[in-house]
This record gives sequence, structure tokens and C-alpha cells, in this order.
Amino acid sequence: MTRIDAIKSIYPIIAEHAVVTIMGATAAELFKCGHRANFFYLEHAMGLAPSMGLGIALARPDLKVIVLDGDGSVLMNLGGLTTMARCDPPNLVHIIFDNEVLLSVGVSFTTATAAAADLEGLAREAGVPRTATCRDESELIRLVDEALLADKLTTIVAKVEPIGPDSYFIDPHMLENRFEFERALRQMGDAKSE
Ligand SMILES: Cc1ncc(C[n+]2csc(CCOP(=O)(O)OP(=O)(O)O)c2C)c(N)n1
Ligand SMILES: [Mg+2]
Repeated sequence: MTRIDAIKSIYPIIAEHAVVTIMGATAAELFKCGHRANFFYLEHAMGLAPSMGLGIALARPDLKVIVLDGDGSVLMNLGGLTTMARCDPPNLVHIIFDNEVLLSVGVSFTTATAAAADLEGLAREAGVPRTATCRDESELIRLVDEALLADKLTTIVAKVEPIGPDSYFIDPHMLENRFEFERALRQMGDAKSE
């Protein structure tokens, strides 16, 4: 499966929730599927998407938070997994697109998952209560649906081909996205009635 097809397949499910995506190819592909004010593209900060998702999930238990992540980014900050598991927010779904490379800077830079590292195993041993690995869109859809219903912290590893977008263009600008995202979250969930 390609990541763009994977994102397209779960787009209708995740679009209703707060979404934080790691930078580079994943962010560009989510943007290509259709921008929404409740999507935040975490530019530059490799390894910190689950940390940002964790903060939102803890502050806003009335929302479901979806984090889209990359293998290289997770491997750069394995402590993100242990802290996420330690806080154990039930409303956080962490999806790692594992293409076994640092695609956004070049397919020749393989990551440790191209060797023996197993991200699902690392998440499980970090203490994440629900973990899974999938290889096609139908499995991914099922796992994301189940994670949202289970109401329990979940990490899903989606194995994808090392193919990226033609363009890395994202509009809105990072600073504009920061404000629109915050505003969107204020309109969502229990805050709607305030
Ligand atoms: C701390 C840090 N080091 C390096 C970079 C440069 N960089 C941007 S994207 C990227 C690769 C990300 O790899 P991965 O998370 O596997 O996502 P992919 O590009 O494969 O979709 C790198 C090294 C960065 N943004 N931050
Ligand atoms: Mg990668």
C-alpha cells in the first residue's frame, strides 16, 4: 500500500477528529487529501507528533486525537512512546506510516525498521495497551475504527511503500495553521456548547 492510498482510505474517519501529522511527506499527503482547520501539520519537529497529540488528548478528553507519524520520526524520539504510554490517554490513536526510510530527505537513508527494529513491538514494550501492524487499506480502516471504539490508547503501524508526493507544498502557512487549529479545537467536542 502507498501512504497516500492509506491516508485516503481513513480520511473520512479521521477528518472529524483533531489530527496532528508529522512533517514532510505525510503532512503533504494529508494536505493533498483535503485541508481542514482541525488538521495540524507539525513542521520540522521530528519525533514530537505523539508528544503534541498527547498534550491535546490530556487537555481535551472530550475529543479523539489522531496522530500521523513516520518511522524515522518515532525512532528519533523513542521516549515519546514511553511518555505516551505512561500517561495512557484513552482518546489518542497513534498511526505510524513505516516506509523503512527517511523518505522526505531521500529514499537512500534507510531506518532501523529496514533492519530488525519492530515499531509495534517497541510501542507494546513501552506500555501502549493496544498495538497492531497492518499492510493494506482494509486492515487499516478496521484497526482505526476499532481503536476509536475501544476508547483505549492505540498505536497502529501501517507498513507502506517508500513513495512520496510530487510536491511538499502546504497552504496554510505554519503560523496561520497554529491559530486556525486552536480555534477549530475550541469549536469541537464539549466546547461546542460553550
Ligand atoms: C530533528 C530533525 N532532524 C532532521 C530533520 C530533517 N528531516 C525532515 S523529514 C525527515 C525524515 C522523516 O522520516 P520519517 O519520519 O520516516 O518520515 P518519511 O519522510 O519517511 O515520510 C528528516 C530527516 C528534521 N526535520 N528534524
Ligand atoms: Mg519513513
